[in-house]
Amino acid sequence: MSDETESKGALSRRGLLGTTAAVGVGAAAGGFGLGRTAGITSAEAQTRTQQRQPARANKAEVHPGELDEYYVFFSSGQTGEVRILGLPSMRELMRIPVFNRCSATGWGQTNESLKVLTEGLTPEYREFLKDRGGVYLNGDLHHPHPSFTDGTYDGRYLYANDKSNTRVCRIRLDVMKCDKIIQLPNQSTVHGLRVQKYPKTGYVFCNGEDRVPIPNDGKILDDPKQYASVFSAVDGETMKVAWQVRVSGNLDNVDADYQGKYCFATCYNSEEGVNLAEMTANEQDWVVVFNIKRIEEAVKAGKAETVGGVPLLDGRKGSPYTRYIPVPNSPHGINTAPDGIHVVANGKLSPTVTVFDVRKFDALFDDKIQPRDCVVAEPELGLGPLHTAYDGKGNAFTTLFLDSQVVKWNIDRAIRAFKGEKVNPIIQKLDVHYQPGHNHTSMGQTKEADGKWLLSLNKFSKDRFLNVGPLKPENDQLIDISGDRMVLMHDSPSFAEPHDATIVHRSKINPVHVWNRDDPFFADAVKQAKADGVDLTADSKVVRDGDKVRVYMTSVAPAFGLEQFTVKQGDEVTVYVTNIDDVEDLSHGFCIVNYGISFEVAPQATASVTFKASKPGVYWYYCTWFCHAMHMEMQGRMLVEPRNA
Ligand code: CUK
Ligand code: CUA
Repeated sequence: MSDETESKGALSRRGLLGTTAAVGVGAAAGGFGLGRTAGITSAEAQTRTQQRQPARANKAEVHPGELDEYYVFFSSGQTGEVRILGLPSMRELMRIPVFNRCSATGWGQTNESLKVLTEGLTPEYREFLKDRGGVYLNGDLHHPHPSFTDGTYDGRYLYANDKSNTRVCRIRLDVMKCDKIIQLPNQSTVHGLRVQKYPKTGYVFCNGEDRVPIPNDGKILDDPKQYASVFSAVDGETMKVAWQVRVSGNLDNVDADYQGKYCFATCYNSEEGVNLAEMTANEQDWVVVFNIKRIEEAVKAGKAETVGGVPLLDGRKGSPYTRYIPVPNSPHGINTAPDGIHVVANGKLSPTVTVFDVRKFDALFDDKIQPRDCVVAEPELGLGPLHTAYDGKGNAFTTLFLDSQVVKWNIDRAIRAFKGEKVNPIIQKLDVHYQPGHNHTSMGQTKEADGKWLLSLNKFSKDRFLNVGPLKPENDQLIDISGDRMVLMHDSPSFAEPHDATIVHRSKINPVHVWNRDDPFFADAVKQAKADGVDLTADSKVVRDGDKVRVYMTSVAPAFGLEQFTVKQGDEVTVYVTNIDDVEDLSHGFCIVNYGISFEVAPQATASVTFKASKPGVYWYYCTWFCHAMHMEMQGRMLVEPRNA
């Protein structure tokens, strides 16, 4: 394909979305003196040159048998799970089911997962779910963020939100399983989620996005004046809501400082409208700054109301707990720089980002300065700025949704320009394909940002991959940022819909290779076995307890501890399978044919499922994980005797 056809193709594709890359680049071109040539924007021309450099392309290659340098924890949006990728290879390594159901692992079916999925529901929604099987079947997981100690990742946990059913989850990074899910009361959706960086996590900050009546029990309906949205701080250790603060407007994204004093959220709909026209009527919205110490003191002093079982403070405009800093209409992402000083709020509907200096927040709360005095820069970057990432060398990378670009700019230069100096903060614009949302740098959300890699999570892939029909994958692009210029290295398709990701150096994560028999994840099964006099690692037997039947069996390749077991129609059957293989990677599975039962049992784990044996007959069970040359033979029979026989 000649350059010309390629460029025409590129331009017409961009034209399809009615984007304005040319405008954005044109404006910036003066800064680095390239401008447009032969219908190709400077950034496009540059991208193409770089794509032809095979020497650089090798940098992202991880050869067979080699390991990646980073873990990437990807959200999966409406798929509801967390995915682990290796970077720079962009190979998908694992999926962690969370808010979804998983046919392979039995998440949503095993007793161990059902406990996690149900124990943290609010009472009202537990009641609501009673006639729907007791659990939500969907989730919308946007923001996965690992726990911190002293400004960097500590490898303990990963937290994420469920926008669709107002939940927050915690994943244990030692076993890569979700161990807690809670639903937040008084709140409609959790959107933005980030964690306390210092001294440690600490709090998990959760933005309530929509405004609803509190309580939302039908007494108030079409009276939006009485709606409210709330901000929640969840204790990341106990996974309980520590406090909530009612705010003015709708909260979008959130981040925290490196001092442990403040967290801050973008806030749109200062109009408090209920439709698009009303929500975007004002020229300005806000960044809300929360004063953690003041909030904690007020809660301690009993100044909070208890609503929905949690302390709720009124933090609307004028309260001592919050400050509202005006920023241009409908800001979206908010990102703290690794310097611990600067925070960038991304304009979305404005071509600007707003830079705050967190050192000014003390004076702001003491009313010594005005809210806008905290703003130290407001560079115009291009159309649709959504999220910003950092290289730890003073540069920032902002996604431009409408322009389909990532713009690299310098924070210090933006500050100088804001003071009136004639300096262009924009260093480079790079085309991405297409419509980027979040972007991420390696370790970029910690004080250890290393400036090596940038991921751009693009919402549209269009023609970048083989056509798979009307529903297309997204395109997550890997960009080398180690040099002065960004270089596109790799396209990686992904299914719906990574909003966000976190790139963690592998030295921070240290998962176990096989389960520990004392693991709390299956402690209930161990306890029940003990009460039944069963040694899970040695015994296979059936214990009858009225019309409850507990079936214990070991699994060791290639055999289950029981070749058959018999129950009666109508019995409530619990099958506990313990994998007594301790060979790394030797997982078994347990599936009962035509009974809709299937789950995974990794080495040294116990997993269990409870079901009603409502249909009599012969039901084979088999191992689903290919574990041995005789794996196909790893099976047995469940005999269900008819009730009246
Ligand atoms: S949001 Cu999706 S692109 Cu939920 Cu962080 Cu910005
Ligand atoms: Cu055990 Cu296949």
